[in-house]
Amino acid sequence: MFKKILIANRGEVALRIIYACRELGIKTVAVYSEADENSLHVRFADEDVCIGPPRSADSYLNVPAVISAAEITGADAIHPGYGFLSESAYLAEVCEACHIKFIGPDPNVIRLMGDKARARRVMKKAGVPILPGSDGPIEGEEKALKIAKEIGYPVIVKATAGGGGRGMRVVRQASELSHAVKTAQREAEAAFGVGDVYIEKYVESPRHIEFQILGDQHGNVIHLGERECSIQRRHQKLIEESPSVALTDKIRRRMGSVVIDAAKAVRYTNAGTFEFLMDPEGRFYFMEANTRLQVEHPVTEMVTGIDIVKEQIRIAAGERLSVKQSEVTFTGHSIECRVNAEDPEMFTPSPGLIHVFSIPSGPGVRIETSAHSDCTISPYYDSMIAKVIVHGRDRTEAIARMRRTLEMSVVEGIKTTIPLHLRILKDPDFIAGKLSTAFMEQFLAKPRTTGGRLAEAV
Ligand code: MV4
Repeated sequence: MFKKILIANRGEVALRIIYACRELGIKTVAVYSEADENSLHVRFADEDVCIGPPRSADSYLNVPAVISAAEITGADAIHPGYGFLSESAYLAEVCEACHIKFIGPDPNVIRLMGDKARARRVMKKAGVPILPGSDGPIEGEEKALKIAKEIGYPVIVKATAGGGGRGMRVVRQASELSHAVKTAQREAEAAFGVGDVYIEKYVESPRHIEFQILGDQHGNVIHLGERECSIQRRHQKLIEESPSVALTDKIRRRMGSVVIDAAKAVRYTNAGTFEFLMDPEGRFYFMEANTRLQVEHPVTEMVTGIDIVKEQIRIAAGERLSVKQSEVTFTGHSIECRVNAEDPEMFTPSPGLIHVFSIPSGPGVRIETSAHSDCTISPYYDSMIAKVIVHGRDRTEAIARMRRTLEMSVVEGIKTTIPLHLRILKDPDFIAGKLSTAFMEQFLAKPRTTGGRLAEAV
């Protein structure tokens, strides 16, 4: 087992990784930017190294700085968390060259999944359902028109290097296609340095359903069920839950066996997520695979009782998975709300000093945060300041626990998205489980019944 792990991240995920290391008896090294000197991840790590100025590009994204910090402190592994360098095949390769274990998949698998058109081809070959579309990057206007005509409109043009919604265009008729391809290519080139795009049949108002998997270095792969992540705005997830009300046990078993086959086909190791679109008829299609720990991993931990971060560390150290598929059980229902330092009306960032920070605990409540009273939220990084995760015997109890937790939370000094979450948690469509990626747009267009005279009726 590792003796010392360097955590190449900040905020609540850096703390989450420290928890796992402490429980496993592994020493920790925090790295931090000048803006994070007083952060909790620095305080609770055994050692710490400043790796540069506040801007991410100069600190948390600086591979030589991260590697130097690992060399200086004698860390034998690096956990990248999520965001930042977590899906950098380059960091994983440099780690290999330096004899430092990268806690994540093999660099070649990271690179494969980073190319969405290639991932599509490989998944199709492994028997994973994909949407009709181009076999690879599209090669010219004529070919694009031919493929789109074959699959039928609407289609979606996506960047091969994309993900997270950048470089995407929905096209509803042939006359719009060539303009969409050109703008998507330009956007992709600017954002990722690779202008390749591919075409897929567009699914109207799908659900976003993703499967958590774990694979060890001995060829064992298990799945930990799904997360429903349809409630998002501008490709930022707001609320995630497990299980999804859209899956029957039969579909869950089918999708689970599909993702296990897919992971085995690419010799996937460590934690990973296979994302699917589910159409209103319940058919599912592979969208992309994320080769990192995800923000929403706690909802899976709550329903399975498996510590995904500890599993990641054990897997990277060469150990076998601690459970077999037949030993994975799913109990109750879990929901996560991401609390952002944002104006809940305008979604504009709201950094600054938090005077009072208090999110109550209670039965079935888990708080993941590095915020505390008298801490400062920096404008340099992501606006997520806390995750509230609840577990209940069923979805109704989970919703009730989330509501009472957020109702009794006090965050003073900055604006947060807590009021928005409370409104969603009272929405009839949310309560009925009528979710899709169009949920938030529809929700925000609804007349407001809270805050006014009609509020008494709610
Ligand atoms: C789609 C789609 C509909 N049809 N692909 C958005 C992010 C990127 N990962 C892929 N995305 C989508 N791909 C086809 N063929 C709809 C989306 C999409 C979406 C997906 C998941 C969660 C939220 C979304 C919001 C808008 C569009």
